[in-house]
Amino acid sequence: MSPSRDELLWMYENMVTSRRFEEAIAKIYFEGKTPVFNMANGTIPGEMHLSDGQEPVAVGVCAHLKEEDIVTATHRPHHQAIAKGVDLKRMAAEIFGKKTGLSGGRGGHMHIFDPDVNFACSGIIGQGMGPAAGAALSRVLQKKPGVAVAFIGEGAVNQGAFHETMNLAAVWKLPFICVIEDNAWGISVSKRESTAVERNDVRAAAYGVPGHYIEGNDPYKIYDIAGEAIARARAGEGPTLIEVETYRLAGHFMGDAEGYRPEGEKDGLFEADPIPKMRARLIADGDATEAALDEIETKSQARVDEAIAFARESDDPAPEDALTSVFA
Ligand SMILES: Cc1ncc(C[n+]2csc(CCOP(=O)(O)OP(=O)(O)O)c2C)c(N)n1
Repeated sequence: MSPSRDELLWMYENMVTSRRFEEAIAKIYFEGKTPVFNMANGTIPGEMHLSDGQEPVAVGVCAHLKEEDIVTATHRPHHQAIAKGVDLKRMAAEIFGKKTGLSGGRGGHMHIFDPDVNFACSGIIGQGMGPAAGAALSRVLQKKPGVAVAFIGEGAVNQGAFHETMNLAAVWKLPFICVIEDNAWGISVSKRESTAVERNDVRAAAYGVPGHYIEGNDPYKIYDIAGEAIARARAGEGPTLIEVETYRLAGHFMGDAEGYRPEGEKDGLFEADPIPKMRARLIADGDATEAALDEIETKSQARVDEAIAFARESDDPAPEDALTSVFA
């Protein structure tokens, strides 16, 4: 399955928007956190996990999704949230802890929740598996269309939630896809140290579902395999397990000294940056001109600037609001 020209440009635009958004966040993040680093202080309170480098996974999968489809993501959710169509202004405001945020500023960057486009995420590793399969089950029971995709990191596959959900989703033939983003590291623990199999797609055999491993952080290949899996799910043929080789260009979180990386690892990573690679391929294949891609980049930057300005200018929640929307 190959992406159309329009889909390719959509994928490129969403990759660029995600990258520009995270560049803006990275610039602002340390404001108010110096000279003594206190994670709770500053313009953007809390921890920050950037997804730069991993954008192909989000766009290659989400290019096939409709608004009614469901996505659950992780503590590293910006690229998927953007590709699923989450409101960028309200997402920025949520990250800044503002009243206008998607959850009134209560959740922050690890708890982006936008029911309008069926997107949720969680800072608990593996947590998105059950809710995504549950949402898929609800669509089946209500005879409504829709597939659910749970994005998780390779560090999450040793969680019980992963196995239990894959098993039930397979037994019940749910319209469910698990996409593992293999960025090689779970904080400072390498994949090799946490998992005895080299590739997690082999685990699909344990659940009786198809499994795929996609090499090279390649948005074209991801689009192809994800399209097959999503079409299968829509046709009532059940779940698929996909693992994608991807790269985390930054640290685990902002402030990570990255002492665990072997020397030179990052040099190679930056050469493999998927955004300039896709730009070059779009031009080489005749799918876009330099001018058209420049225009997309200008448009993405403007969207990001507008979202960041909205977040900065929004009010903080009133202290007494902390007692609303909670169980009392
Ligand atoms: C249940 C649970 N255990 C531990 C943690 C602490 N923790 C936060 S991120 C992380 C590593 C996750 O690695 P991976 O799933 O590969 O995702 P990545 O950070 O590479 O995107 C851990 C262990 C957590 N948030 N939840």
